[in-house]
Amino acid sequence: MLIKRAADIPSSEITDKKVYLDRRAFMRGAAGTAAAAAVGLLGSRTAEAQRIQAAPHGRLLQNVKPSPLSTTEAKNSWQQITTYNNFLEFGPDKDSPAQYAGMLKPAPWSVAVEGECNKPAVWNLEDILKGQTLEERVYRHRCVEAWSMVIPWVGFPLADFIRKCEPTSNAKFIEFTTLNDPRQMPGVRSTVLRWPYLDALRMDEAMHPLAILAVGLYGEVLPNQNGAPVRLVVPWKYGYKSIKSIVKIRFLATQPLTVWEVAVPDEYGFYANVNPAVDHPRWSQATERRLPEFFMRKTLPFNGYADQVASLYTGMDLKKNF
Ligand SMILES: Nc1nc2c(c(=O)[nH]1)N[C@H]1C(S)=C(S)[C@@H](COP(=O)(O)O)O[C@H]1N2
Ligand SMILES: [Mo]
Repeated sequence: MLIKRAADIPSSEITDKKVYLDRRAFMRGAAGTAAAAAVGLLGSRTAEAQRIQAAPHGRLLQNVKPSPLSTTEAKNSWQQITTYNNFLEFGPDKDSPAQYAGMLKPAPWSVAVEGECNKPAVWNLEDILKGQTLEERVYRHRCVEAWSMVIPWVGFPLADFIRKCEPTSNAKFIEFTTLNDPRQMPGVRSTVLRWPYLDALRMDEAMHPLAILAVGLYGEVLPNQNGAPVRLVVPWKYGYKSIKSIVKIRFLATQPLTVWEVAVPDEYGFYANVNPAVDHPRWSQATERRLPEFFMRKTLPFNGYADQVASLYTGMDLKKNF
């Protein structure tokens, strides 16, 4: 369940029961933090204590299970993950999102489901999360700009949500759309992209267990600059496929044009699979900088997830389908 600070909830939308539940949840989170701090003083090295110490904001998510699909590589820090972002709705620079994403109001939040499915609906995010087990997924993140990080997301399989929507046999693609509100997102006044930000996956890619919807980071509620309150994470693809702050999901019979295909079709393809053998027209993709390191390291096919996902692309020319 999502924990909100009391200050995050406008009094206009509060019912008595909700105030009570939120306050109880908040206090549980606060107690957990205090206990972890005490354990930390005793020098405990447990993963739980480290996780809670790393999450300084008291907005802990409850009952997050570790996932066997996580990498054991060293994680980037909260500070790194939340201050070096691409989120063009908040401006063009890596530090623009951290600076301006406070303008986004991530609750209440709804996601409209449309298109080729038996259960079109407008969902409240809280209802999407009801009864849904949350997992920590520590994933490598590889940006198309040749930098990478290791990020401990909290989320759940996208497939779990897709099943609830009951896509029809006509559904071959799933399209995601980001909020497009100039009052909350100063960057959408620029013409760098055709807003709203929009991206899509083939249905079999979307159903793959590695594809998740993320609602948290380091055990906490997702910071706005990372795509609050709900964003996609597809770890074998360049970061631009992992669309943030999703307000609409459509099931489609035909392949849609993504926001990056519209903007720069020869540079950013539909598939965007991490591929060291296919250079970007303006730079090599063979190596990457794992921030904040200085030296470059080799980029792995499918960002190191080839064993799990390469079979999705059997028989495809990945130089053409970049
Ligand atoms: N709506 C939206 N989603 C987006 C972007 C964006 O500009 N707008 N940038 C993408 C790019 S290029 C990357 S690398 C990742 C960055 O995610 P992070 O800031 O959580 O690391 O978000 C992706 N999702
Ligand atoms: Mo990116």
